[in-house]
Amino acid sequence: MNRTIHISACAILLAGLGTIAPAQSETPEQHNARMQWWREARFGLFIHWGLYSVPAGEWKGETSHGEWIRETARIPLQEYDKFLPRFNPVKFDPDEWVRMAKNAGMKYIVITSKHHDGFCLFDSKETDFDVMSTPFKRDIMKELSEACRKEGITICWYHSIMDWHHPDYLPRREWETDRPTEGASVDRYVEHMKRQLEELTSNYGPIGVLWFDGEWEKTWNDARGRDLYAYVRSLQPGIIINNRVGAGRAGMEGLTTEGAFAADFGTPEQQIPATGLPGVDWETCMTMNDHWGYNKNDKNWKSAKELLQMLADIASKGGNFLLNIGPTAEGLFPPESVERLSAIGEWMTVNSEAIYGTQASPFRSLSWGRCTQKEANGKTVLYLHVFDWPADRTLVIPGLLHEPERAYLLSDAKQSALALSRDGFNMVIAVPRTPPDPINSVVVVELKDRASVLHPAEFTRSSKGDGLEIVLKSEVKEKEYVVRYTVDGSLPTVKSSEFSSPVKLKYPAVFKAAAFYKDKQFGEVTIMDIPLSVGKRVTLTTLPSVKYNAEGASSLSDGMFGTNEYTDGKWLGFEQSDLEAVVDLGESSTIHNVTLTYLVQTAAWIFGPTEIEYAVSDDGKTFQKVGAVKKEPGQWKDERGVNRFSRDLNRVKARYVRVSAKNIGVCPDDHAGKGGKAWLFVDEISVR
Ligand code: FHN
Repeated sequence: MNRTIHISACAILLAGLGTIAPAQSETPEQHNARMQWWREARFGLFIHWGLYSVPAGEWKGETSHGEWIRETARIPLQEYDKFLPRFNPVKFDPDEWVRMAKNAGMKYIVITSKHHDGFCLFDSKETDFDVMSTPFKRDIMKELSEACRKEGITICWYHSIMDWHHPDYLPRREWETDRPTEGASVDRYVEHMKRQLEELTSNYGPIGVLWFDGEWEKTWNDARGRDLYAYVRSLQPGIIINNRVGAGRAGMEGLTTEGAFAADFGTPEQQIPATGLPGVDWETCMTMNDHWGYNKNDKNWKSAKELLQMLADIASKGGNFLLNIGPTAEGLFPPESVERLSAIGEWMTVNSEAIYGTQASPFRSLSWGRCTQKEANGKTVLYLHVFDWPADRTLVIPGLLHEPERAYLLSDAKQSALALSRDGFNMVIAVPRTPPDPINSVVVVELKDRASVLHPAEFTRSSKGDGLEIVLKSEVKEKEYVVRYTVDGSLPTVKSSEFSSPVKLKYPAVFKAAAFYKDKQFGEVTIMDIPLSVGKRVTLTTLPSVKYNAEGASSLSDGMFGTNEYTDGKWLGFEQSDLEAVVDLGESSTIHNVTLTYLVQTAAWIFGPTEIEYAVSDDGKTFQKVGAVKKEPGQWKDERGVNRFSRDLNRVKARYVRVSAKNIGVCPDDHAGKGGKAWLFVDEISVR
């Protein structure tokens, strides 16, 4: 079981919320009107196409390149320009591309008008490094925009700020020592880029989105981003612009977290935020295999099932899905892409109502799938995306407070009513034995008012000096819903203290909380057993293996525990070496327990320590031993998985706690790895 630590988009979005701000002169109503088609669309096609499709990922025997091939293979400009006469996509059929996208249920297409290599797929007066200088001599953007318009698909441009070809763009590639920078002017480059953007927003009709990229180099900044945003909006006031127009989208999370950039939506890349926030606009862009540009050797394709469940997952969090295809140099979608578009289209033909125009789920999480919802005239329609169909034919909707008017299968044209019943806080729907769809079956639930859902209480916590501050993550606005908590280790009851954010606790503390609705507990009890050591500095005498070093020494005092999965990224692994760690509590404290967590997975040559010793000190130099244990190697046979060696102390006062654990050194004689290097895996040192 791998414990993945989700990047809470809530935290990122809240941090960034004030920075994905519409242009100053636009009212919220105007902003919403401008965003409406995009929010309703939910699903678009990304196309990365250009000269890099000619080498198709291969250069001098290396086959892992993509659209970055000029950089990753360090191809000099003159060499790369030789792809121009080889770019002749005679099989390009814009109507076929648009038909496949439309049939897949995609509502917009974002295509690379110019990627980082500087090559323009459109007829630009600004440069000869464009499609008109190839044997093809056709304005691809013109043909594609016209094909889109015929089919009611919105055409959008991806445009790279970074340009590896234009003489005025800086910085050069660090290996390009043959291209002088003298006389180069970024200001002049920006003027050139603006003239190209004027071409792209004047010659091809209304454009849906200007999807900027390549904004991360040191010559680009917030001020330039704001200026470019305003400039493009002046050319087409109704256009939508992503947050990469600014500088610093905070890496692949794609959501601006610093500074104050004008932008209309966030752009997580190759990932789906763990949670979304209704009303905050973001779009996940994702490849179908591992490359944006065509790579003829990349066969690592995501399945149609993965892509369809990603679509539902993203929509259930209030986001858009921009799914990428890298066409071949001949102008064809790779067959694997075509197959996936077709499979997605089959599902969308039946279920697109559960995607288009929907909002984020009212549920925090659903064990069997996802949920999207639409509100209209005070009524709510829930779309339950069931990935794991219940074998017992009872679909449980946790915490749904209001009685649905009816439920039915979206695939059932007759909308035959499904039987509804209530089990405590949960609504139960009786469903057929066979799911309508093997990947994602949609059950529709109609409510006569808004979807009011109970959430189990969830908290965020932060270290505050000698204590802890606990905040309730989200409120449930139901008058008979209350969160109650205790700090004495007892389980919360209806008589326990009512939680009101923030609750401040001093270390060590045991915090237990639960939600109650109409005086009945809803959801699990949250337990935070906060030792003195959480958040405190840990120093190691010997460093762990680079392969298993989690977040370094701080992993031993982060309050998070490794699992039985030794590769879960939470363990510190020592190959044939010992652990010696010192926890600095920051000040002399009364200590009544020390516990070390370690892992035994003998099949992976991971053994428990032969000796563990705890010692304390006030000055960090002279230590007094306060607890130890010695074990024979054979004793590990009865230990497997996560173990804890806990020692109660008679309330010694100390500032430093030293934990030593001895590696058995080599695998025992009766072990498959006899004589081989043994591993010692440790995690959390808890001091109370
Ligand atoms: O460097 C580009 C990459 O080639 C690709 O275009 C992706 C798509 O979002 N954007 C940049 C990497 O973040």
